[in-house]
Amino acid sequence: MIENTLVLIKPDALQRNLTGHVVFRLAQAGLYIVGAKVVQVSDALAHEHYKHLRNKPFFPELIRYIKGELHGKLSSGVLAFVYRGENAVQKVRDVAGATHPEQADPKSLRGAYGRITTKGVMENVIHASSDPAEAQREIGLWFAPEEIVDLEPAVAGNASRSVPRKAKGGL
Ligand code: IDP
Ligand code: MG
Repeated sequence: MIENTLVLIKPDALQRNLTGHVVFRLAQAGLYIVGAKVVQVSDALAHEHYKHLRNKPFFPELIRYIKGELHGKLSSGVLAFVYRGENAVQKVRDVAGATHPEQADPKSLRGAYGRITTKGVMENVIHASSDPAEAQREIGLWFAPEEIVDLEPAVAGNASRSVPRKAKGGL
C-alpha cells in the first residue's frame, strides 16, 4: 500500500551534516519526497508532537532537543519531510533503526550515528512516524495540505528519465 510518513532530521544530525546521507538512504529504500521544509520548532509543536511521552522523566530534555536548544544556533531547527512510497512507514523505520542507539542495528542510521547524552536523551538522528495513523496525525501537525505535492509513484519512479525527455519537447 502506498503510504505517507513524516521524517524529521533532528538537530544532532543537522549539526553533524548528515542530511545528505539520510536523504540518500531513504532514496535507496525506494521512497520519494512529497513535502520538505526547514522548521524552527515552537514549544507548542514540540509538545503536541511528543505528547505520548509527556509523563516520561526525559520529556523536558526531549523538548529542548527537538527545539534545537542542545546543538547550537546553526542547528536550531529541524528539516521536515513527507516521504511517500510502498510501505513507507515501515521502510523508514527500518532505515532509522531502533529508538535506543545502542540497540539499533549498526547499519541503521541510529545505530551508526545515534548516541545517549549525559542527561539521558537518545539523540537518534531522525524521527520516523511509528504507524500509518500516527503518520497521518504528525503530517497534519507539521504540514499544511497544500505543502504536500500530489506525486504519483510511477511519475516519481521515472523522474530522472522523464525530465530530459520532456525538456527535449521544448518545455
Ligand atoms: P521513536 O522515535 O523510535 O518513535 P519514541 O518512543 O516515540 O521513539 O520516542 C521519541 C523520542 O524520544 C526518541 O526518538 C528519543 O529521542 C526519545 N526517547 C525515547 N525513549 C527514550 C528513553 O527511554 N530515554 C531517553 N530518550 C528517549
Ligand atoms: Mg515515536
